[in-house]
Amino acid sequence: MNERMHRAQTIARHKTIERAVESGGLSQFQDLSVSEAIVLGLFRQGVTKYFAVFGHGTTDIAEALRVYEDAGLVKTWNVRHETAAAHAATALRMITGEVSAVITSIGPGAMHAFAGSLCAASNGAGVYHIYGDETTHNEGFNMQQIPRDEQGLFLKMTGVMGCARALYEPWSVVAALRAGAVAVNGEGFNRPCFLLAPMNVQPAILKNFNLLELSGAYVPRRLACADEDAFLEAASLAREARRVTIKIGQGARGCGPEIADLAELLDAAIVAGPSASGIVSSANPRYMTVGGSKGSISGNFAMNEADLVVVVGARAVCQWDSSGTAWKNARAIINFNIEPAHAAHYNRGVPVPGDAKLNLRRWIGVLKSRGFAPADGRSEWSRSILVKRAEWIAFRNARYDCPVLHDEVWGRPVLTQPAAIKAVCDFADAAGALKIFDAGDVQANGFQIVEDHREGMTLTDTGSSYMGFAASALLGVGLAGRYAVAFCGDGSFTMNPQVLIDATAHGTRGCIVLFDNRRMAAIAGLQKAQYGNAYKTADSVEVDYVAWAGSVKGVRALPGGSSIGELKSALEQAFSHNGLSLVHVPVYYGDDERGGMGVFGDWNVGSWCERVQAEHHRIGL
Ligand SMILES: Cc1ncc(C[n+]2csc(CCOP(=O)(O)OP(=O)(O)O)c2C)c(N)n1
Repeated sequence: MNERMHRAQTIARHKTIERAVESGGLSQFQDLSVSEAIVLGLFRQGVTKYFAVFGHGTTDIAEALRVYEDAGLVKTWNVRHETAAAHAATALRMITGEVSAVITSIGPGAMHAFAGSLCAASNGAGVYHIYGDETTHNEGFNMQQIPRDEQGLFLKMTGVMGCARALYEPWSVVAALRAGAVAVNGEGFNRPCFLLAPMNVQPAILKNFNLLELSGAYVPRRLACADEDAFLEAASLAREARRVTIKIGQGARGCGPEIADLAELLDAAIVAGPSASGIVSSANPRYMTVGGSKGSISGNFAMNEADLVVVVGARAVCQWDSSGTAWKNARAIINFNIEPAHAAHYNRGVPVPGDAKLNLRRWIGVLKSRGFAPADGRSEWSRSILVKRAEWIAFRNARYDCPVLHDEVWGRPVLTQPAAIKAVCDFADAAGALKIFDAGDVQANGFQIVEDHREGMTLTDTGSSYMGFAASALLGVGLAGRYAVAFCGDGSFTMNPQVLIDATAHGTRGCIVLFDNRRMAAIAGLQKAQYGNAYKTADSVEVDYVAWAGSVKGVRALPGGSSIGELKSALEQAFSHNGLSLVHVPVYYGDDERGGMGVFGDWNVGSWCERVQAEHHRIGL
């Protein structure tokens, strides 16, 4: 048996590197390659899953992984596009918390994965990206390297997105992995960590390498704000306020009970950002659903009218607060965020940096000690937000009640996106399936429609709104044993259709529902609203998606029909399939308002910029 195999099997027998060393089965000091040190270092951090497209740039790490997979310590899922690999890893992290690694060759493969890492970076999802890199001896340009006579070009590029370490010197692998542990698992907003492994360094042997020098996973400790003044100042503002709105982002996860309590004490409305659904149950009468550029009647009303705003765990991304114009009447903003830069985002603010849950609890204690008690719901504000909530529910129902419209391109009546998305949401919720939304109108209509009563029912990448995310995410979520439905537009699906093959190859169960309006409607709609014309956003090529998906052995492809009844029956068949299924739903695009969920807030893009910016500066936040 060779030495690598012996190491792998001994560790597998003892479960951990420490125990293998303590037992005497493995000497603490070993001669091993940099590639093997990467695999062992990540294993020590609990990283055992890899999403890969190998190339000549990573054959050496692949060989190390092969041996460790044989021993049962790691597993690699080879996929057909590096961006899809990045999305799968991001989704796995966002849904289960598990850190995994993406591994690619040098050059184009690495660039594909790097592009996909935007999604991890935008959603604070810590994942590893390992890329082959050019050799360090300059024997001539390497095929696929960036053709410039300069060092560290990938290091510069990846360093923009997250933590990046180039392993130019073999022993630097230890420090690189330690930096990575903190980047992917720090407190708050995590980052991707890029390990750039030059092709000639991967096989370099580290003599007498100390196995126990490899660090374990970083365990974040929660930081609370120790400054009593912040809570007292916030309490004084709450005392003067008449119309309080609490707006939450992804960083409020786990804070649902505190936010619900706080809303009672402050007699407040609660509004969610697009990716914060389920943190507060949609059944809570103070919950006004989503607010922002593509918000809701109730959510935007609560934002526009509030005289005091409490923000929890949000970065104020443009669409989240209508590019800074949603808080039209806010006298002050109390801002709970782990990152000081985000806590201090607004003018007239009281930043409360640190762990949101700890800080909310502390503030609730301060409020109670100062005589705040649950509101009786009879104030003018309470009554007005309830009226708006009812208005939004009626607006939604009017769309669900008109599920079919005649479409010009399809030349026949087809389902509307709102009605079809609602039916699929209900179906998924009843089946306990995770809903994953892709970009475009599908995503915006989706977050206006979802009614989650707990966290973890929806995954929507509104951080980067990356077309192709949902279908690719199925693979990562499927690995976690969770059945998921990917809601995709035709444009988004065709960005990353590889999952048809990858999911089948790896035994993933899940369903893609493809809402086909024969165009990139989100952009066509924006173009029309701003300039009166759509331009190059329609699709002249009719595609038989059912035949396409059905051509992959193992995929069950079904037409979704043109009525809610037909759609439900297709979903039933799709969900009962023991593998990947795809349901193709032709959907309406046109001027009929019932074909969409409406737009209720500003956005600083295109022809609107001058007006939106003027409004932003008028408000002065
Ligand atoms: C990778 C990527 N490229 C471009 C965009 C810009 N973009 C946002 S939505 C959209 C159109 C989405 O079309 P489709 O998936 O068909 O959904 P629809 O809007 O038609 O419902 C585009 C091009 C993006 N978000 N991601």
